[in-house]
Amino acid sequence: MRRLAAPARVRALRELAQIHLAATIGPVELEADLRYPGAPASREALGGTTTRRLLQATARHPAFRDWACTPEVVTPLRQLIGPEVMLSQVHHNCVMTKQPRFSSVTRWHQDIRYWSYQRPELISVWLALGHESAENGCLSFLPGTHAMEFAREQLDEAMFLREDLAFNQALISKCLTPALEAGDVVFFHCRTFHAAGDNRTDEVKLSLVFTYHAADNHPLPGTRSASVAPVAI
Ligand SMILES: O=C(O)CCC(=O)C(=O)O
Repeated sequence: MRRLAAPARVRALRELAQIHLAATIGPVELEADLRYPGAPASREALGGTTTRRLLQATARHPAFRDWACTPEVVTPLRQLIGPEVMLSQVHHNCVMTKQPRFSSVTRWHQDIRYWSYQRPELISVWLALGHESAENGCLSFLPGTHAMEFAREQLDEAMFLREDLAFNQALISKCLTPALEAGDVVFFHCRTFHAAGDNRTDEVKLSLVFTYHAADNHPLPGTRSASVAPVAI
């Protein structure tokens, strides 16, 4: 949805994210911890302290939480998942950053791979806080994959889509890489395969991401998804 967030709101959220990033206000996830392709090899390596995610966005500042609960976001979510929408505190709920020099590549994956719910029906809402394109590591999507079944063999041990298989290659050849401008929002299903490149520009890329599910789609007891109660919107 183009320009869903008003420019003044985007500016405020971006400035806030920049302040939190510059001061490394925790909790954060580091590129080095994730070890994706292109990430520094360890926390001690050059660039090893590069932040990848500013975690727990809703608890960081009311402005982040306000965006997560704003009618511009919640109205389309109700159309997609029903009248009672829950905001996860465990999944995404972060400012995703891609920094110059030390950012990594995220290979093709479904977000549901590490999430545990009664039904694999969650929606992530990605707000661009600035320009996003292939050059600075924007998201690419494989359209329709949320409704397809995948055999375990099509995925590697870490549940990334294997790029050495002809069937997967044919799917990947149909990928869409929509450039985003500040204020643009992507709503995407937790089973939609997506990937992202590294940031080859001189400017940090910042995006705000939240995940939602229906109130009657409960996290499975004992899993990480059930570790913090969601917020009813
Ligand atoms: O920005 C990226 O590298 C991709 C983020 C992503 O797909 C994820 O965290 O699930």
